[in-house]
Amino acid sequence: MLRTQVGIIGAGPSGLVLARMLALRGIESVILESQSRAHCEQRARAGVLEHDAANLLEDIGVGERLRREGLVHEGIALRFAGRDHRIDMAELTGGRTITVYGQHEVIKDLIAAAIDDEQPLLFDVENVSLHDIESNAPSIQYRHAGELRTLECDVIAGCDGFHGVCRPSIPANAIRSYSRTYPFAWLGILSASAPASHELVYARHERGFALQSMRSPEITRLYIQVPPNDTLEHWSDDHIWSELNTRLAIDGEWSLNEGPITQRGITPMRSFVADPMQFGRLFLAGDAAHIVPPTGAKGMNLALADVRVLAAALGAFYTKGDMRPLDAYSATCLRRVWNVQRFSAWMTQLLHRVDGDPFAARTQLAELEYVTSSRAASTALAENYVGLPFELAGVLA
Ligand code: FAS
Ligand code: PHB
Repeated sequence: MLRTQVGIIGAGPSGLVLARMLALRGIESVILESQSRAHCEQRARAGVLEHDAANLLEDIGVGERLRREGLVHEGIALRFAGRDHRIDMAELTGGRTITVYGQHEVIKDLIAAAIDDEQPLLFDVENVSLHDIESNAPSIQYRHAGELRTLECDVIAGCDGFHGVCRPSIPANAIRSYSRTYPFAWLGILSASAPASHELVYARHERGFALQSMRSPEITRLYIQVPPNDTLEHWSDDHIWSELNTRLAIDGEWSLNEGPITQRGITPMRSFVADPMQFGRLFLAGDAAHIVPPTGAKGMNLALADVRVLAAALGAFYTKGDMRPLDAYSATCLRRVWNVQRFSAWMTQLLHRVDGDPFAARTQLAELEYVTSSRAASTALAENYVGLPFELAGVLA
């Protein structure tokens, strides 16, 4: 029988950052992760950190490599009708920026720090199940190294992603789900070639959306809109490159640097929110509670915003015995969650092709013209893209 204060399920960005923020407050936790360390450190996912998210990682002492290797960007480009339109986010938001740094790099830094600090972190756990989450003494059963074990705790943090066991542990009549599925997906690749643009390029093209991002000056990250049930078998390297070159083409000198494709995958596009994000002593954070389409680059950032609220609320609980911040956890997080859902859905409808609706296609172009020519409209995009300050969402100090 193991005992701790906070049982954390999942070693993704939310679980690892939560454990570290709790440790900095002298609160114990144990992290249970079903995958291996190697798998967690290689999983190619997000790549953009909001202004406050990058500062948060630095504040909790895992920002050294991020600051050294992360690429700070002050702007993004919206590309349509054969032309680029740069949104100078730093100028429009009083100097706030994004940092391009792979999610798996963030995970590597967090796991290394956790091991340095002897943070209890178990990989390769199986058959995780939650018990007595409505009591003040919940527990987690799991199998590790062939043995069935129990972790007793005061609180469980469900940081196990969309397909985890935590959210389904909440009785169906105690939780409401909101969702939207988009009629397309993203085919994403990593290419061992230098990014052709030093900032992100979001392209709206009549053949569909495309995005040029990056992981380093030598590695480009690229995405194209594909049909929702498409598979990789349909996409040869030549087909991928020709489609990217077509959709990212502009008048004048610009071409992609093609290189060996080192990773590829297709990601479905959906929006999802579970409300409330807590039940009894179980608190959901990150993808366990909400999913956003990646067009706004918000997935990882929203996970960090959640656990920042949860860590502060657990701090008030353990230091002052004050339950109010914990009771308000879900309501506090959902304010930011719904704004980010709104922004991510808006970016998605602004930039993706919708078949069979020529009126929508024309209003899309008109909206892009407006967003890129109106200071007010481009400021709205910029301040949401770099991330609204954590404080604005009524986050506890
Ligand atoms: P995570 O899913 O990262 O972590 C959950 C952890 O829990 C995992 O390590 C999992 O193995 C573990 N787990 C699951 N079930 C468990 C169980 N029963 N027991 C123990 N552990 C369990 N966002 C972007 O902004 N840009 C992108 O390009 C982008 N690409 C993405 C591609 C994919 C395929 C996915 C799924 C997401 C992508 N996202 C992207 C969103 C992504 O960044 C998530 O928002 C982010 O990983 C959320 O972090 P967590 O909530 O910590 O969940
Ligand atoms: C990425 O770099 O992986 C990335 C960037 C911007 C997005 C989504 C993904 O909107």
